[in-house]
Amino acid sequence: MHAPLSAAIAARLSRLTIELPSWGFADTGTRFGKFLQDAAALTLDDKLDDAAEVHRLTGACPSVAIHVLWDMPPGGALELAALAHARGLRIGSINPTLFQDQCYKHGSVANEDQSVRRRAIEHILASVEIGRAVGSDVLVLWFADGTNYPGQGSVVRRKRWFADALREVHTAMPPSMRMLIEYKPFEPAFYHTDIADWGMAYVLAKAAGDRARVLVDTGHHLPGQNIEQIVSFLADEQMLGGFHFNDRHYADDDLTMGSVDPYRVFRIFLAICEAERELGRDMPIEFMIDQSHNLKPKVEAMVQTVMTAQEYFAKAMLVDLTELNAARAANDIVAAEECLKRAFATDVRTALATWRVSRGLPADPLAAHRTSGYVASAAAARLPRKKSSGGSYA
Ligand code: PSV
Ligand code: MN
Repeated sequence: MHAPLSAAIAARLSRLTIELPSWGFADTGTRFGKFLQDAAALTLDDKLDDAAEVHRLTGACPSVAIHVLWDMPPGGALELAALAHARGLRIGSINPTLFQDQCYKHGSVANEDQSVRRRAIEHILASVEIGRAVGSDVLVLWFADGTNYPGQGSVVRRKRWFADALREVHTAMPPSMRMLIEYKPFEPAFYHTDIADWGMAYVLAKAAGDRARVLVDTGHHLPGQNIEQIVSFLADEQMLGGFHFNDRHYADDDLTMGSVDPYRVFRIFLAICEAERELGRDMPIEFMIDQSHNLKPKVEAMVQTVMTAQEYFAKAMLVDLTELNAARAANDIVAAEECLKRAFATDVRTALATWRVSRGLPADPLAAHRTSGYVASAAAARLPRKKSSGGSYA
């Protein structure tokens, strides 16, 4: 497509903001080990620097999600907000960290031990206060709670503990805050996860209160799941809270969005476009990335992700919904499918480059990043700190 984007598509794309995960810039690995990168972030400052670089290149990422126990500076929430603001960013979703402390070995809010359940709830309530202090209206809840063996826990009792905990947290949230509840079928638990799918997240969100919604992490589905159907269904129920974008081949692989199945990204965005067409305005949902790249350079992978999101959102907006609905009404399956395939096959990259330049951004953010020298200078600044902080870095 060498014609420029239509004004409507350009305007909607300009409003498509995508939140970056602080944890996506640090070294990560698998349970078999971690391969370190010279330029990977060590500190909160490094992570925010990297996020600011992605925003500078794409103009689309003004906010950063934080994980409470990983990202809190000594000066607390106010310092956190100030560090973000100093870089032209803001703190986005607040993610309590309810899975790494030893006390959570047998779960957090679904732990058999009442004192652990209390501790978990207090941590979430503290996270709500952090959100209030930094001006964030989004609380994202992911729980690792589950069991590894049949018979290990009472599904019903645990469900009730969840409902009680979420209701208590919801009551404590400021009126502007939304609670987004994530689901995941397995990992780290291998037999049952307490919030295993969108239906369970939906029920618990309804039980929590009117500002609770479901968060769709695209990596949190069993193979073959029709994610776009879930998206349309939740959107129609006004229960879609937002996304954690990533891609996967086998499990929760945290691969780059669209790297394995770009047509799925397109179909998910089409579900959003259809919902927005009916609503007559942008969906009030959060678009967030949840990826931690073990092998790819971190900033580069994030820039690639944002460009991918823009590309497939633009393609989805090219679907002629009037024509599509006419084909559906006529039971013309081939014509309906062709509406999707035509839009998906349209190359929008030149049009996107022109649109970026019109916004004062690099035509090709990935190329701009590669020639900027950012990675080399980040490595030069961080490598000595890495060497002195951890003997294992070589
Ligand atoms: C869990 O797999 C998850 O998707 C949750 O969103 C966490 O917050 C994130 O990954 C980081 O570990
Ligand atoms: Mn997630």
